[in-house]
Amino acid sequence: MRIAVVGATGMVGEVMLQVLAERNFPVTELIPVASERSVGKEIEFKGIKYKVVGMQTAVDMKADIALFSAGGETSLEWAPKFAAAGTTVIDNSSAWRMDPTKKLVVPEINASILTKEDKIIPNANCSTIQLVMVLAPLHKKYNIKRVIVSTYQSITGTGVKAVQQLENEYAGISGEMAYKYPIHRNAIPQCDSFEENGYTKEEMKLVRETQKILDDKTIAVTATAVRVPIVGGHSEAVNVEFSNDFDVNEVRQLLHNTPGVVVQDNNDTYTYPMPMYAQGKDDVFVGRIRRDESQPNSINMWIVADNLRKGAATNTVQIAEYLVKNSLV
Ligand code: A2P
Ligand code: 11C
Repeated sequence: MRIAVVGATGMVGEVMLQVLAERNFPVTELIPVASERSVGKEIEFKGIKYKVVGMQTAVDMKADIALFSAGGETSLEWAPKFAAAGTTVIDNSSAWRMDPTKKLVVPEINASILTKEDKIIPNANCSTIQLVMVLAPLHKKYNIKRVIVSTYQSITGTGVKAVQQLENEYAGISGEMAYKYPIHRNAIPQCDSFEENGYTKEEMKLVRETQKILDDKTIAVTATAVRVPIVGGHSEAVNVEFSNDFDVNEVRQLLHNTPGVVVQDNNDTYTYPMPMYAQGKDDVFVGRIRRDESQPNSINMWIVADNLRKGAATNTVQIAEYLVKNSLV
């Protein structure tokens, strides 16, 4: 496969290259792509150096698959051009996710909806992916009525600028701010910009993308998304109300049997997921599983994943793997 990585110099792009290499994705030619300012820069992949090319050059090279992570505007402008040239685009931005003509795929849940005709495939948002990985098997078994999710999101979700801001704050240097406020020693209850309804875009992604991936608009979701000075991954406190009652141990077993989900849940040994330990891993970790004693058929959980891995690069590469395995490209 000839693979273009669009945004190869960025935070997610870099992890995409790592994940492609680690999983031994059948890359016959790598085409690293970034903005004009990076053209000519060298990127190393599996010990070989490749020169970064610009967008039009990359379109003309007609790769089999382009993995995009270069922001929504770049994607809106360029994904259709790649698709018209016969390249299947898997796009990590929010640009196409809610387009009714596009499919939103988390491979463990719904890869089977993909066909050869899908030329632009959006990748869901990081905080949604880790949430639905845990919700999907539970929805099948107990039918979810409502989800209340509060997030504790890593600064890596904002990109290189935010990591730089935190490092500057540690060092006491004033520099460019990725956020409106300091993030060191802080929690900022705003991820992404605000919508008309008073929620942030990040919060509404959790609502809309969850319903789309689980293919059920009746699931009520409400979210509060908070940025915290963490690097390793996103954490989520999740309360779920089911139509049917459940047994907590059966829930643990069900999640234990779910590919891509790891249960870390033992109070006696202080075992629970934490972003420091999820960093660099492809799995979604779940723990603190306990009955919500305040109302019937409800449960509380704590879900953690590396937002740059399963939340972004890994999920994108898994979609590409599915396309290749099923001859859809
Ligand atoms: P560049 O490094 O040339 O700016 P991050 O999210 O970590 O900030 O990374 C964003 C990625 O998207 C980078 O690889 C960046 O390239 C790329 N990018 C940003 N704007 C464009 C654009 N207009 N066209 C192509 N690539 C872009
Ligand atoms: C965050 N979820 O952590 C974001 C990053 O919609 O693709 C990715 C934004 C998106 O802030």
